[in-house]
Amino acid sequence: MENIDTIAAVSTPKGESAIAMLRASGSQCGELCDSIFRRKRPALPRQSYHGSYRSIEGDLLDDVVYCLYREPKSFTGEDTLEIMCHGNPLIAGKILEDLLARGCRQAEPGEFSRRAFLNGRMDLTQAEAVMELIQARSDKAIQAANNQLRGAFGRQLGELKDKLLRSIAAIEAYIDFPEEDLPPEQKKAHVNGIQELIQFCSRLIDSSKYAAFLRDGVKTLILGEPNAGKSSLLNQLLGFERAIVSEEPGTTRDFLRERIILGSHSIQLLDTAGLREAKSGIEREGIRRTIELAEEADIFLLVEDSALPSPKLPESIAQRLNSSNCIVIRNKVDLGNALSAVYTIDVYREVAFSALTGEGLDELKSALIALIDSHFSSDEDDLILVNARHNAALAELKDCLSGALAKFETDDAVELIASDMRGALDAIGAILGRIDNEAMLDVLFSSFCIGK
Ligand SMILES: Nc1nc2c(ncn2[C@@H]2O[C@H](COP(=O)(O)OP(=O)(O)O)[C@@H](O)[C@H]2O)c(=O)[nH]1
Ligand SMILES: [Mg+2]
Repeated sequence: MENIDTIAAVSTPKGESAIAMLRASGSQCGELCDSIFRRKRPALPRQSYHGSYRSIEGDLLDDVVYCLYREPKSFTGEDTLEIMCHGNPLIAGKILEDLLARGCRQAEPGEFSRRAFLNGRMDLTQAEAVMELIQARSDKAIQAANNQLRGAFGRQLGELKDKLLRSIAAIEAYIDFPEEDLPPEQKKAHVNGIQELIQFCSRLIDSSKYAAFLRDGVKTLILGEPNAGKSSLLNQLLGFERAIVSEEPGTTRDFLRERIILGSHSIQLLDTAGLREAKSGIEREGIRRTIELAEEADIFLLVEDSALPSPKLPESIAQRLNSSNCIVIRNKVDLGNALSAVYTIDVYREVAFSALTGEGLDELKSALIALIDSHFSSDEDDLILVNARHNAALAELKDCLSGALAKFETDDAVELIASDMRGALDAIGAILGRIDNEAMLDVLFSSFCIGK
């Protein structure tokens, strides 16, 4: 193993816990392991040992369990030493200090993952998946991050790259023979191939919407007239009293944001100001905000007092509601004077409800889960987390492919077509990670935590 500086960090969060974990990676690890634990025989890789951690001065710091990994069979692909000590930040801090005194360097944020990437242990989409997995807040998000970590995205892109390479090779064979045209059946096959790749790209770009669902939670806006029971509904869904419920209309003037987990989804619930002709300036501001929020919301829960006629909604909101994003909640059925509703909009479902007694809550939850499920692709293994970086590269990829397609159609020179397709290849390379782009790697890995 060549001489790689050895980095070290505490990999668990600061604070009291049963166990804390430190990690070191680099060429010094084997030697560190032998000298810290005063081993007579070298530690076997991937075996855990119980030992006394003695500092370089010979002080006993803690009773620990440690494990040595030998390159390339480790997370980073380098020799790695993991040390599990008691979960006292003071102890973990002393051990880290000692590792630094023995010649290790404090790891930068994300440096372990960066080394894993540079050593070919994972592509960039997998390195990003590590972070996604740490931050995932619902079953669905964990599943998507896991798919990506196992290389699902890389594999899809790899297939795309292979197809492109084959096409480019076939086309470039004609560059040296300018007098010959591409045979029509070959041209047709290339055009079909590129069209398929463009569709694939579009699907991925579209799926960035689901990625936002998974990361930030599905934005669900609670709408309705003042006093319809919006804040009571929020409290019911949360299972505790978060919003002030009042007989006095117009109590919720700003909006409240809370997160819940329903089924395998993470949901952002937004309770808004009631929609009506506002009397005060503050209330008008609240309504203006509601209209603004409606532009970005994914799902709408329209709450109505079932004893009152359906309200007239502001045009900009009414336009956003449809059968794939809106559930109507006919509230206050406990009062027993429900009118039959008349709608001008198509909605996904209507649920009879009482925010007072909780009647209809289970039905509402199931309807909400089913509605959100219907927004996801049915093929669960397809779930990946397209992020802004991927999106930019996918847009570039699509542009290059569309350029090649247009040139095929106008029978441009094959050199020009091949050059567009090489651009497409570069865009794929950018997603999986080109090692030469230091600046991009700096930005990407610096968002990771220390010790990861
Ligand atoms: N009887 C009955 N009263 C309700 C129900 N939901 C809400 N209320 C009452 O209606 C009033 C307005 O409720 P609130 O949640 O503040 O409505 P918001 O203005 O839409 O947020 C309060 O007095 C609630 O107690 C319900 O299902 N049944
Ligand atoms: Mg309210």
